Amino acid sequence: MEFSDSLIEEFQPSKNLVVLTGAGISAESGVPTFRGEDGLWRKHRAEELATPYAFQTNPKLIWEWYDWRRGIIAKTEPNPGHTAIAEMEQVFPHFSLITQNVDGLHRRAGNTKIIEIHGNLWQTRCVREGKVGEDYRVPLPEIPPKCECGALLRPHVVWFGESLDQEDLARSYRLIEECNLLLVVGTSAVVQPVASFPVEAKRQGAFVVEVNIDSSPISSLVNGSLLGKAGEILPALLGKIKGSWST
Ligand code: BV8
Repeated sequence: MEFSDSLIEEFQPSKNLVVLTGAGISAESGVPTFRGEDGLWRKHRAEELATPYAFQTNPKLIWEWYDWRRGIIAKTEPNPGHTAIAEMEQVFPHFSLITQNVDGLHRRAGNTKIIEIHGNLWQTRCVREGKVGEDYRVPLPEIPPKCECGALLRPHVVWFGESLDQEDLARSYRLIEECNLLLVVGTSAVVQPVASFPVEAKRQGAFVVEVNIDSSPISSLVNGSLLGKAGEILPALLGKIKGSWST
């Protein structure tokens, strides 16, 4: 796999590197993406199910969807793309990861400097007390699951029409403002406000690189576009970067 010298040159260890990922980084682990052909569940699209209204109307259906996803994700492993990003955290002193994914695979790959900006489907939240817990059981013994207080639990994720966690958002905006190198991996860049992060990074002067099997709305604005599978491109890219540091 070939990378231009000028692109590799941008990945200096002194850089403030932010990595931003979407569902495409987990595709090679076997996790269905949102807008790919595997994005349907019982003929429903994610955008119809991942909303407060859908949960309010039919919590059982929504929890069946999450239980199905949790079952799939529980059988998956981080892929070489996740592993490469985990290694980037080790070798770049100023590294942060912002992920839109709720599958928890970046944590399992070893990343710790991470903002799960759309939440994590292994976490639950009591709709009454707001208490957040973790539950890794697949399948769930009771659907919909309930809190000890008797109220419904919901997945601790951000649904369409819900605001993101204000602290996560503030931290992310600060990282985007301060970064001089942004690596965007496997996102269709349509979901706001995260889709604006690469635009803002480019505006403030960061060097922006996209890794995707397809073009996206940000492909025209990035400095470097690497077309291909994240699980193949990222390990090769990291190998070239480390090689350039030792020469
Ligand atoms: C908000 C968690 C303020 C849940 C997710 C009307 C009313 C209300 C809001 C809106 C509205 N109109 C617009 C909005 C804003 C809305 C929005 O952006 N809608 C879009 C659809 C237009 N956003 C919101 O509602 C956000 N909140 O704005 O708050 C507010 C509040 C009230 C009222 C107004 C505003 C909240 C958005 C968060 C939604 N939650 N997930 C769950 O997962 O169960 S979003 C969901 O989409 C996932 O997090 C996912 O990660 C994310 C983005 O999708 P992608 O990750 O990009 O995945 P996708 O499948 O699309 O693409 C995969 C990509 O990978 C592709 O490009 C593909 O080519 C590539 N790929 C595939 N394989 C590979 C690969 N690349 C590399 N290698 C491979 N092997």
